[in-house]
Amino acid sequence: MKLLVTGGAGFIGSAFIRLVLRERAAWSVVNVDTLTYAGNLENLAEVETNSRYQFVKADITDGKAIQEVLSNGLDAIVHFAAESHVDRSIQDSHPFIATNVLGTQILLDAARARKVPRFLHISTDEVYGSLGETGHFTEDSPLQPNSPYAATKAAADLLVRAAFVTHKMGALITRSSNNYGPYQFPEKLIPLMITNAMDDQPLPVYGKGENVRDWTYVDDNARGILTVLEKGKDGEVYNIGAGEERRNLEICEIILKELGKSRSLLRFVTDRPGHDWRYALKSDKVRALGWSPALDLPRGLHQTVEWYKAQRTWWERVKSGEYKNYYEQAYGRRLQAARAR
Ligand code: NAD
Ligand code: TDX
Repeated sequence: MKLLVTGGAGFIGSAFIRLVLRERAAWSVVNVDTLTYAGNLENLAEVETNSRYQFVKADITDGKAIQEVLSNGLDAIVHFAAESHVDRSIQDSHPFIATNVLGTQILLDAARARKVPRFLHISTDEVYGSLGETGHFTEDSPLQPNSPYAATKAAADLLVRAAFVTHKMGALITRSSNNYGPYQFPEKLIPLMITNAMDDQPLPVYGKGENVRDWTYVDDNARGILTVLEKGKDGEVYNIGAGEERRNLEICEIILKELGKSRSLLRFVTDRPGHDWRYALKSDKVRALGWSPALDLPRGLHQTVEWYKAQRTWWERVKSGEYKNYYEQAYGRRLQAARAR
C-alpha cells in the first residue's frame, strides 16, 4: 500500500505515520507538509531515514505541486493537513479558509484526476457544534459549527461528501474528539498546562473551567484512523472518541497533582468567544469495525505528563520557535548522510 499523508509533521499525522511504518511492513508513506508553525519534522525523527518514508515540503493549496506529488501512483490519501487551533481562527480565519477548505478541494481534484482509490479525510467533532450537559453526537447529528475553525472543517467535510456523491470517489471521513499525548503543540490545553506548570507559570483557564471535552489518546485515534482506512465503507463518516469526558478544570487539577504543583497556579481568565460548552461522541460505528481505545484518561494523562517531563528540549524549542531550524539544519544534514551511506 502506497500512502500519501498530508500534514504528517503535525501532532496526529506524525503519530499516524509512526504507527503505519511500525505496524504495516509492506506500506510506504509520502508525507506532504508545508511546515507551518505547527509542523515539526522532529516529530518524525525516528522514521526520517526509513526507506519506506519520504518527506515532500509542499502546500496543499499549491495545485501544481500536489499534482506532481500524485503523479507517482498512490493507493490512498489520508488528509490531516489543517489549521487546527480554534483561538487562532478567532483572530484570523483566512489561513483556515485557504488550507482547510480550498486545500481540501485541491487535493480532492488531484485525487480524482489521478484516480486515487481511497481518500480518508480527517475531521473533528467540532463540526457538530456544542452540547448541553447531556446527550451525544452521532454521525447523523446535524453540522452546526460555531468557531471559524469548525466552520472550515465542516465545509471540507461537505466537499468530501460531494466528491463521493457526484464523482463517485472512494472518500470517507473520521471525526475524532479532542486528542492529547506526546508531540502536541503547546498551544492546546493539555500540553500548554503541563509545560506552564513545569515552569511554575500561570495556567490560563477560560471562564470557570467548566466546559467539557471528550479526550482520546493520540495513538488510539491513530489506530482508529488506520481501522477506518482498512475497513471503513466509502461515503461513510466514523466518529472516534474514547468517551473520557472531563471538565477543563479537572484536567488542570490532575496535571498539577501529577507534577506536584500548587492550585495557586490556576488563573481564571476571560472566556473564549463562542466557547463550545461540551463535546461528547458516540463511536459505535468504528467500534463495530473492531476499534476500541487502549488507554483510559488517567493512564494516558500520566503517560503524557511523563513524556513532557522527559522531553523538555523538544517543547522548549517548540515554545521558542527554534525548532524551525531543525528542517533547515539537522534534518537536511542527517538525510544527506543517510543517502550517502
Ligand atoms: P497540527 O496543527 O498539529 O498539524 C497540522 C499539520 O498540517 C502541520 O504539520 C502543518 O504544517 C500542516 N499544514 C497546515 N497547513 C498546511 C498546508 N496548507 N499545506 C500542507 N501542510 C499544512 O494538527 P493536529 O492536531 O495534528 O490535527 C490534524 C488533523 O486532525 C486536523 O485536520 C484537525 O482538524 C484534526 N483534528 C484534530 C484534533 C485535535 O485534538 N488535535 C481533534 C480532532 C480532529
Ligand atoms: O489556554 C487555554 N485555556 C483553556 O481553558 C486553552 C488553549 C484552552 N482552554 C479550554 C478551551 C477548551 O474548552 O480548553 C478546552 C480545549 O481547548 P483546545 O485545546 O484549544 O481544544 P478545542 O478548542 O477543544 O479544539 C481541539 O479539539 C478539536 C483541537 O484544537 C481541534 O483541532 C480539534 O478539532
